[in-house]
Amino acid sequence: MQQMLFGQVIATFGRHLLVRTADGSELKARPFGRALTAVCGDEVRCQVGAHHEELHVVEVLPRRTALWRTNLRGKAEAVVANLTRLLVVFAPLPAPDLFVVDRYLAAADSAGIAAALIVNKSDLGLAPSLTAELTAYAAAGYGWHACSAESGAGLDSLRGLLGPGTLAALVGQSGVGKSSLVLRLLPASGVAIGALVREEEGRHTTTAARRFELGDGAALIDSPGVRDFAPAVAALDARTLGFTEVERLAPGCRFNDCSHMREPGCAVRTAAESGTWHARRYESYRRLRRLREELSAARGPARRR
Ligand SMILES: Nc1nc2c(ncn2[C@@H]2O[C@H](COP(=O)(O)OP(=O)(O)O)[C@@H](O)[C@H]2O)c(=O)[nH]1
Ligand SMILES: [Mg+2]
Ligand SMILES: [Zn+2]
Repeated sequence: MQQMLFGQVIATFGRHLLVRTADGSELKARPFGRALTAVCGDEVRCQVGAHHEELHVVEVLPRRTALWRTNLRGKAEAVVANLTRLLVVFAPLPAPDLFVVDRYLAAADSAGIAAALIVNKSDLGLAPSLTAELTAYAAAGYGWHACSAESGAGLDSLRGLLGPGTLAALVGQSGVGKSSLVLRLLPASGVAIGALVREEEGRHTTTAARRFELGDGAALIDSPGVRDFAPAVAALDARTLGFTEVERLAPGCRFNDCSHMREPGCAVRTAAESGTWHARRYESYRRLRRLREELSAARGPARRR
């Protein structure tokens, strides 16, 4: 009989996985069969390969949560699993794209994952325009934490988000300092700053994600920088698209099934137009609704062969 092992996926390099088993050993693994996908944070059941080369992941245990994106082929794809917290990182430099930030928040909210905003590189100073945006986020219920991986400022506030049992992931654009923050929190982690690459069978493979243990059952996942993030259509809350403000304002709309785009008597649009709700966040909602329609149309029956 083949030996069965349970473990956690602690790193992914494409379909190459690193699994940590109960006894603490870290073993190379690969999903067994094309249909199976495992991501960082997953708990998996494995079989030891016949020649003791790589483990075969034969089952991904039910996920408590998952962050889903739409990949370049228009398909839904899990990014990380079993998160209890999503840390959306941005910085004064590179110039933040808050629409990307909002799409992460929407995906987290739809998945039941608590999100927080991490403003790194506070040593560079926060422009008043950025502070104004942060005030709007706070009003919407999203806490933000300014810190600096460089100076160490604000790190305690970040640690406060990583209490016992937390599984958190750092996500955001390339160059905002996600890996630098991991290195600050865990100097011994040896995490790579800058391009995360690893030599795999003679090729450079971009690391998708890497999990680091913080003690007390808490762990932090570092993820590669992205240029953009599109949530998976099916994973978005159909009513609110994951916008807490819409959840709060929608009961005031005339129509029950209001999409908050152009219906008369829309309390959401009115709030944005009158300045009660931050106009940029509303614009972000509108963009996400249009993106969702485009993505749904692209995977609809018309395009299927
Ligand atoms: N000034 C400043 N630079 C930082 C800070 N954190 C990271 N950096 C720099 O930003 C660049 C990108 O950092 P990295 O951690 O690789 O970003 P990642 O792509 O989000 O993982 C590196 O040159 C870091 O030295 C910070 O708090 N302040
Ligand atoms: Mg990095
Ligand atoms: Zn409405």
